[in-house]
Amino acid sequence: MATYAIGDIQGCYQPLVSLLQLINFDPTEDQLWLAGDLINRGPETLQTLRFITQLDRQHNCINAVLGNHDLHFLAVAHGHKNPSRLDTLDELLNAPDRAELMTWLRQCPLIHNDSDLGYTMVHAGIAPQWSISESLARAREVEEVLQSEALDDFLANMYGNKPTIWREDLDSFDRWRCITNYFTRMRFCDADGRLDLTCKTGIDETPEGLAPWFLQPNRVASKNKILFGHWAALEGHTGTAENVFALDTGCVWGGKLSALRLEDERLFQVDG
Ligand SMILES: [Mn+2]
Repeated sequence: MATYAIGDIQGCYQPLVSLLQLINFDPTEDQLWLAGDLINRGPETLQTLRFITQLDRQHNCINAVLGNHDLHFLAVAHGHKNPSRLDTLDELLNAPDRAELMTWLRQCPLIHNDSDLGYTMVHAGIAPQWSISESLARAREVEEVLQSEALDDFLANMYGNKPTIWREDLDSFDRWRCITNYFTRMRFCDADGRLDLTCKTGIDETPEGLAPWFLQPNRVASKNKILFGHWAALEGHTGTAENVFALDTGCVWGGKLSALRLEDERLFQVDG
């Protein structure tokens, strides 16, 4: 039995199948952790989501966290956002099983933590000012909204870069948007954890006054092993940071699709 953490698949079904062949994935024995952005931008979004949800239904072998593209699909499907030019969601939006697939997505968490294995997985990152237990509590707040009748209102109010920094007294949509932005969109922030969601470069071009979230010197969860995706420009590298694993190796942009075997931290890759 092995546990594999896979980075952003983004509708790249063929590379996913090749990667599962490479690792000899056995759904009756092994577990897959998926770091979010399962869909969109890639060519086979519908096929990818059907495949993953079917594996999960049959074998209960999937732990996926939500990424910004997964949430974007829910917002488009609920009529709160128009698809953007690069989106590849049409087939999924028109699928006869779309409701079923949406139900599966909305029960996915924003964070997955396994204290026995000693890993925590999120899509973008963990706010530098949060411990793992605080992160779990903050994520739970949004997960409860996603699974409630408030989903539609949440999706209507999800977009935006503000508030830029977490405060305990944030309320309602501002609070949920802020939490969601940390978990699903963060790259750079300042030493206090104030988000800059506009900059998408690699570490080499870090703007003045900012640093990647995982390189903030006073990061509370720095002793915890964290798996994340979202940031293809890192190309899997996290500079001097320890205990963080960047799994988005740009499969959809012609890079690689990566799987990290958690038991021995061996990396497996196929071409995107
Ligand atoms: Mn992303």
